[in-house]
Amino acid sequence: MSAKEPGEFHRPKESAAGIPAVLASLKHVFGKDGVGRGTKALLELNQVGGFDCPSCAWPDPDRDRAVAEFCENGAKAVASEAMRKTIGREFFAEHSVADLMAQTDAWHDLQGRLAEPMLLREGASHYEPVSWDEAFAILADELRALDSPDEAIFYTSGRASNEAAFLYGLFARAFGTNNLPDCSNMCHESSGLALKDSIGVGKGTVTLDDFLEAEVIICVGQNPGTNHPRMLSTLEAAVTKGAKLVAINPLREAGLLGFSHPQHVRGILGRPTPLASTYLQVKVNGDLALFRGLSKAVLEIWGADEDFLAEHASGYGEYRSLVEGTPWEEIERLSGISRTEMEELGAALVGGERKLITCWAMGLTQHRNAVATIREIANLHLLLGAVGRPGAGLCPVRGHSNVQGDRTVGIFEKMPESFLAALEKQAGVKIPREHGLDTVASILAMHEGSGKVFFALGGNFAQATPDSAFTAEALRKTRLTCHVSTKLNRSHLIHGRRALILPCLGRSEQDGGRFVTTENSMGVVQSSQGNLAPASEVLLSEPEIVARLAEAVLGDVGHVRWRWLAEDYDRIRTWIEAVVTGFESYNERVRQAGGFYLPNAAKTRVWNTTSGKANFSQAPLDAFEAAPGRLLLQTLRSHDQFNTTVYGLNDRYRGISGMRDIVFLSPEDLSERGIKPGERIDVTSHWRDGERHLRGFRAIPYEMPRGMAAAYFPEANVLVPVGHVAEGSNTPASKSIEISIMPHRE
Ligand SMILES: Nc1nc2c(c(=O)[nH]1)N[C@H]1C(S)=C(S)[C@@H](COP(=O)(O)OP(=O)(O)OC[C@H]3O[C@@H](n4cnc5c(=O)[nH]c(N)nc54)[C@H](O)[C@@H]3O)O[C@H]1N2
Ligand SMILES: Nc1nc2c(c(=O)[nH]1)N[C@H]1C(S)=C(S)[C@@H](COP(=O)(O)OP(=O)(O)OC[C@H]3O[C@@H](n4cnc5c(=O)[nH]c(N)nc54)[C@H](O)[C@@H]3O)O[C@H]1N2
Ligand SMILES: [Mo]
Repeated sequence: MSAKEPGEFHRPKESAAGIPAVLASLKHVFGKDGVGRGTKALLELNQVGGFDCPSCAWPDPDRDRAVAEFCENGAKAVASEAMRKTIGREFFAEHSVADLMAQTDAWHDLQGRLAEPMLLREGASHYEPVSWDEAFAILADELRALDSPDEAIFYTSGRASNEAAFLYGLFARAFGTNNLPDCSNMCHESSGLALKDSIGVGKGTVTLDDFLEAEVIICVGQNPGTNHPRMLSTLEAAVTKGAKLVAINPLREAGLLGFSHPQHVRGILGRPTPLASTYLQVKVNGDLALFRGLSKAVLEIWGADEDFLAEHASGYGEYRSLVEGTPWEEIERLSGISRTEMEELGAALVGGERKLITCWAMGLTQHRNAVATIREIANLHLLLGAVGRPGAGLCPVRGHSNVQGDRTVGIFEKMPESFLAALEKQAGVKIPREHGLDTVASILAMHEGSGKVFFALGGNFAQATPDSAFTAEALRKTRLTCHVSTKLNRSHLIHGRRALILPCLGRSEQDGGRFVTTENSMGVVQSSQGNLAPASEVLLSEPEIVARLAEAVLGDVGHVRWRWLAEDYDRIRTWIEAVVTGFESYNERVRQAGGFYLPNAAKTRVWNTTSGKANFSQAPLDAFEAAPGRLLLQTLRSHDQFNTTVYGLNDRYRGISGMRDIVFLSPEDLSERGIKPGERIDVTSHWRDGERHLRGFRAIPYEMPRGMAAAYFPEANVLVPVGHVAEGSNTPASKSIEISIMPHRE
């Protein structure tokens, strides 16, 4: 690469965390103007009585929390939220929307916290200040002017608390629509659907204690060193106790190879604990084949847990025939993993008491056959009887810190009848039953003109969604876009005829003595209370914003007194308790240290499926394969971002510094095409509706199976076709994009 160009690449790291991670977190906390503020916040992060880390959903230990129960990336998230700098009327008077569009996502994040409500009038070039009352009046006018409530779309990102989410879902439904798309539609939707059909509950079945009893832990399609760093402490403890960690990932990820615990002596001295003892560099989307191969190996070497299957499972016979009828050659070809490796792992799975935990994230959920793949994992667990007993189970590792809780309390375009009926009774308001739009359907509705008002409780819809150009067109066709946000982002700039920004309190801030609650990846509901003074006096909490919106649009209806509910969150929690099962004595139990576990039937081997049993699936074996000469691109996260929030331009564990406009490719694929490391290339994605382009990105060699490629989200979202989704869950297949590459042409 020429010396003039910014950005460098080096050998990837062989382990994660340690002192560099501590230094990086300190840099972020102290570097973002507000030393006192950042540290004060960090000391209460994930402590009992403190606030829930806004970064990932990995659970906190039930007991014995370390003084600093946070990680480098949690520190970055808090530092970004706790910034003292604010942006209000002067900032927006100085910068037009067009100027702001020309800036990078990283620049947007550095500008500071949103300080006051802002309005972009029709045809205006700049946002201008607006009072809260006027903002809600505009929303009320636009929403009431719709021909049907279904012309409104109410998006949610997974940081919203249970209280905000419940009230928001109630508002949307009282308004008359189930159009409640959320980030989960792009995230773990495939997991929820697959697990619901397989074991009757769309959530994971293990707790942290199970990790300490497990014999084998498989970590597939997930990069915990970057995205769930606190999980590495759990994995280290499990491995130290003798568990075998198996990594299944096309890329070698440092966090799966080894870990230096920043708070342990060994880790501080820089001696990492080796983590994965088996590393299978599967082909992208080769996991369905790989797990079928593991089932085949288990059946051949050992058989199946016949007692468990007789009592608890349905469809075993058919599944067994399917596996027996699948040739090894096909499994090897689609997975890129040899039969011997699968047999070795199969032998390890049945060598002891078959205590297997499988963890996964976006590497599995964002593929066309994601649901089938996750059900195949459940099939393997059923063969082994490895669900619903100590040390064994399924573990989808959630992303956003409260994405699981939001769903539990009603953020879903197709909540079950039991929930809707209970909500109707509690609220005394007619609740619509027709399913609403999910994220992809919302984009299509806005594009064809039937989605007219877009409201977002958090998130960055324009950047997080697929097909950036198409989605931007869709948003620009609406009459009004409105975002409840903490920080400036691109969704404020890709707007409807009018646009509103409603600034809210963050997790780390005081909320008049009130606390909210969240649910982590393992079904623990806990309280969260910020300790910092709000970034601006004008900010409202999310529940307050929802209540004032609802009051402006609907007024009090049925039994609902919006403002009264939002004044005291205990009242909202009493309503949640009345509507959602598992929240008995919510206010009391959530005040106990560490909160409480929601019930999970599958954990106790009760199967809430239509058959009343755990169900095997019988999906035909397939994988998404690129045409000859083309490559399969996955979009992933760097170490310096939280989804669309870009903290910096480094990806330390992968050896990248100072750049994000890159595509990782296997060294062989590069040399075959005569492309030099660091050279600029043009990328074209191919889909049945046509081509999409990304130009001038740099080709970076990285060890991975041939025919594969990887680039960062959100920059690469321009390449993700809006119609390319997971079957059943409708999740954008943003990890299997067919591309071709060529040297860059100006
Ligand atoms: N610091 C930080 N933390 C985060 C986030 C963040 O952006 N930053 N985001 C949060 C959110 S919302 C989520 S959902 C999670 C995301 O957590 P992850 O799922 O870990 O995130 P990705 O970067 O998308 O990583 C996907 C991983 O899957 C691998 N992979 C891709 N395709 C395949 C495949 O076909 N098979 C297999 N076996 N592996 C594959 C990639 O190589 C990569 O290691 O993290 C959460 N936590
Ligand atoms: N190509 C590709 N696309 C993807 C993915 C991928 O792997 N590849 N991953 C998908 C996944 S897993 C997810 S979860 C989605 C994420 O989609 P989103 O959840 O929509 O996006 P985020 O980037 O998490 O949202 C960041 C914004 O949230 C706002 N925010 C932060 N904290 C708060 C708060 O406390 N309250 C409020 N109201 N706002 C707040 C800030 O303004 C910030 O700019 O993206 C998806 N898109
Ligand atoms: Mo996510």
